[in-house]
This record gives sequence, C-alpha cells and structure tokens, in this order.
Amino acid sequence: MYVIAEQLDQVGILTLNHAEKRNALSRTLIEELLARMTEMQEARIRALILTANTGNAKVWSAGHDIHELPEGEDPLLYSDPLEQLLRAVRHFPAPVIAMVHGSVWGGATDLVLSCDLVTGDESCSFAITPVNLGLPYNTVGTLNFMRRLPLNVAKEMMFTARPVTASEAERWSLLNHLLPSSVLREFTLELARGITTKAPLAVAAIKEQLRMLGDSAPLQPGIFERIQELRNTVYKSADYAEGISAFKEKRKPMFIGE
Ligand code: YXS
Repeated sequence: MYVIAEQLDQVGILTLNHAEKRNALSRTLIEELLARMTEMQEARIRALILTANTGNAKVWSAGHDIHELPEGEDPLLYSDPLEQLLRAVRHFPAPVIAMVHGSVWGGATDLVLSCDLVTGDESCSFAITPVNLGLPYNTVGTLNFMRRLPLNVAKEMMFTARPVTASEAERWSLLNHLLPSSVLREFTLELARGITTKAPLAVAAIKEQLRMLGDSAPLQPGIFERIQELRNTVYKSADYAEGISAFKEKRKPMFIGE
C-alpha cells in the first residue's frame, strides 16, 4: 500500500507511503491516490490534506517515476498518470492542502503547486527538474508555474533545477505558511478544520470558478503548433535520451545540445 488514507471528522488526509523509492509518483502509487481521492469525495469530506512519509532521506516526493518516462516521444501526455493526478487535485470539489516536510522534486513540485494551499516546515525544498533530464516540460505545467510564481522565480527554478529553500518558498509565496516542524501537522489540521466549518457548496463553487478563470488562456493555433514543434525537438533529442540513461546509470548527464 503506497498511500495511507485517514479521515478526521470532515478532513481527509492522504499520505504518500513509498519512502524506499522516495515516494516517486509511479503509475501504481498514483492509481492508489486517485482511488482514495474518489473515496474521500464520496465521503463528502470538506478539506483534503496531502502529505508524505518522508523516511530518513526526508524526501516528500522525488517526482515522476523516471523509469516510467517514455523515451523519444512526448513524456508528459495528457493521459500520463501524473497529469491525471494534477487534474484530479485541481478539480477536487474541496480545498486540497499540501503539507510538506522534506524535499520535493520535479513533477511533485507541480503537484504541490496544483494544490490550493501549501504549508511546510524548515526542512522543505522545491525543485523542478526537466533540464536535468533534457525533458520538455508540458504546456499546462509550464503555465502552472507561470501563474503560481513570479515569472523570474519560475524561470530561475526551471533554468537551474535548483531546490528552492523553505525561506525562499515563503518569500516567493510558494508556501502559504512556513512553520516549525513541531507544529506543522497541528497547524495544517486547524487550517483544514476551519475550512470544513464553512459552506461547502460555496467553497467548491469558488474553487471551480478560480480554476476555470485561471485556465482561460486563449491559445492561438499557431502558438499551439509552435509549442508542439519546440517540445518535439526536445523529446526527440539525444540529450533527453542521455538524461534518462544518466539517471538509470546513477551518473551525471553530459548534454551536447542535440
Ligand atoms: O536504486 P534503487 O532501486 O534503490 O532506487 C533508488 C532510486 O532509483 C529511486 N528513485 C526514483 N525512482 C524513480 N523515479 C524517481 N524520480 C526516483 N527518485 C529516486 O529511489 C531509490 C532511492 O534513491 P536514491 O538512492 O537516489 O535516494 P537519495 O536519498 O540518495 O536521493 C534522493 C533524491 C530524491 C535526491 C534522488 O533520488 C533524486 O535525485 N531523485 C530524482 C529526482 C528527480 O530528478 N525527479 C524528477 C523526475 S522527472 C519529473 O518529475 C518531471 C517529468 S521533470 O523532469 O520535468 O521535472
């Protein structure tokens, strides 16, 4: 079981529980997560906390399961399990709060940024890492970073793949609240409980409005085709194959720009 589900009154808590693989977002883990989210929705919980057993390595999630990234084709298709998870979070009819202890990598940072609220402690850090793999991030994900963070911050994260520290995450509003680890869980539970006392239909409608208004970005056909061509060039590149191989062979990649 890679996901632990709990319910405290009208608060649901889902905990990633695959620390030996650093809670990598594999198809199996995501299928479990989606199933638990459906059960939580049927139980009509009014706030959902997403967190992780980080193990000794203190990794909240290592992001997309790299072994499941297709090579030589679009690695982040609409149907990709991680993309399905991000949409499920953004469509969930109650606020989803990411509670973060430890490091967050790649698509898991996109997952945290897709949640409605984020709390973290001093151990949290956030990295988005396509340039470590030579991978072309997808359009929805890129827009998510553009909308959720100051553009120069999104660019620094994307171009450097550097983990953003807890204090930077607070300063750049990636976090709603930065707390001592000793009070992180209690504070987050209190935040969630407060939401559950409000009118759930109004909360759900406002969340959905904010999603739809935020998503309404008219994309001219020419722009769409240009983006597709740009991404095609990258995921067909030797560099992308090198990025994946280097991870699997546990060595640093050597990118040649082809
Ligand atoms: O060798 P074993 O079998 O024990 O497994 C190792 C790692 O292979 C595995 N693991 C992963 N497996 C699949 N996908 C992953 N993302 C992943 N990360 C880790 O977990 C076992 C323990 O890993 P190890 O020994 O490296 O642990 P550590 O404590 O020394 O280091 C923890 C990390 C997270 C710093 C390190 O595992 C790491 O750098 N992982 C990759 C983080 C990353 O680059 N994630 C991005 C994935 S791609 C993605 O999310 C997007 C598509 S994008 O690239 O666009 O951001």
